Amino acid sequence: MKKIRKIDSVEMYIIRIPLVSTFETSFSVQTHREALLLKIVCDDVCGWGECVTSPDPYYCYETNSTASHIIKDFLIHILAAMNNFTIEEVLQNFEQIRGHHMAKAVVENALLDIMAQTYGIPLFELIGGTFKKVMSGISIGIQKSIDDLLESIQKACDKKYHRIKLKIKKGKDIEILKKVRSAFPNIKLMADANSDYTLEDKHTLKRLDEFNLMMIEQPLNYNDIYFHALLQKQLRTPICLDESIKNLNDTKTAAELGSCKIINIKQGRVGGMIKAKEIQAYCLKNAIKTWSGGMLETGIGRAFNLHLQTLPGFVLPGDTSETSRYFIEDIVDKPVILQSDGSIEVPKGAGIGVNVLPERIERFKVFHQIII
Ligand code: OSB
Ligand code: MG
Repeated sequence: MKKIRKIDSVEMYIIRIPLVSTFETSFSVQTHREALLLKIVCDDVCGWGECVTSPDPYYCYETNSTASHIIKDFLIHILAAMNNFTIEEVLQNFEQIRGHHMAKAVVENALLDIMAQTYGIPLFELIGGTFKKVMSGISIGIQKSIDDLLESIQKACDKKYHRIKLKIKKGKDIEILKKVRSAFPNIKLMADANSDYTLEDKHTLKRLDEFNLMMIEQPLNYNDIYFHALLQKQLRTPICLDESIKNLNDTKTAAELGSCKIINIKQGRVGGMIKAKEIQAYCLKNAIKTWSGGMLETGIGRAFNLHLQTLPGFVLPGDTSETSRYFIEDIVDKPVILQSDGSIEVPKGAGIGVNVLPERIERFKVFHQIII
């Protein structure tokens, strides 16, 4: 890959956009997407990244505030001191900081956007992907009533989403899945527990096998890899890990122990596109299926997720839905739209291939700082 001469400026924004509907999981109820954005300029080329953190530490320990701290007080210092460097060298220097993958990912993402624009190619080409239509998937939050849930599923089916994920939690699981399955016997269905269970709930978890689910995502503790292996031995339903997998080492541990058959790769959670690609390559060799998750990203983060899915090995539909599933007005053009077969086209322009709209950023911003 080419070298970057030096970075000229870095700006941070926090924007707050209302969601079209409340998004409820076992760990929180979200009404807005509050996103930390980074804009890096280098030789008049402007790259954008979106941090996948949220204001609260309920999904993981990172928040917009911790990411802001790590970016401003550490990552940008490292970056500003580098001359004629590759993005791999940046990541190498970031290793000194333990954890904080989401903060690292947003810096890496903005640099990749710059790099792809410098070459005049779309990001997927830069990371070694091949253009293809990407499969879609929708994540449906916990609903107020079963009727609301069935209606949401019907709408998703009408749109031709390739698979439907339902958020579940203790007490809002078996009975609900039973009703969903009898109303929709043939849809590709999965459930995401966001760590709400323990092995003591084994009896409930084993009943998931009745519903022909593609997988159960992150049933146990957000940090656990070992107990998931014990659980997987007792379930026919494949376990998919999300929260527990923060890097390649976690991936190898899970593969060795047999903790899961599938991994939800969120590039932001694992430290960016390059780390995601490494994890993906390892999974491909070790018979672990992968798909690309999401964190209610705006059009910036959504574009990175789309480019990622052009890599071989993303064999399952991810959590990439239409822009309108979350936002009335997004901060980029063009919005993500499902094709008539439910697939999504990856942007073909240089870099991430979407236009960041300054007027929208201005309107939704709650914080702005010029870092350098
Ligand atoms: O667990 O995958 C998750 C959203 C926020 C935090 C965690 C998760 C999710 C989703 C929605 O399931 C994914 C998306 O549509 O972006
Ligand atoms: Mg999940």
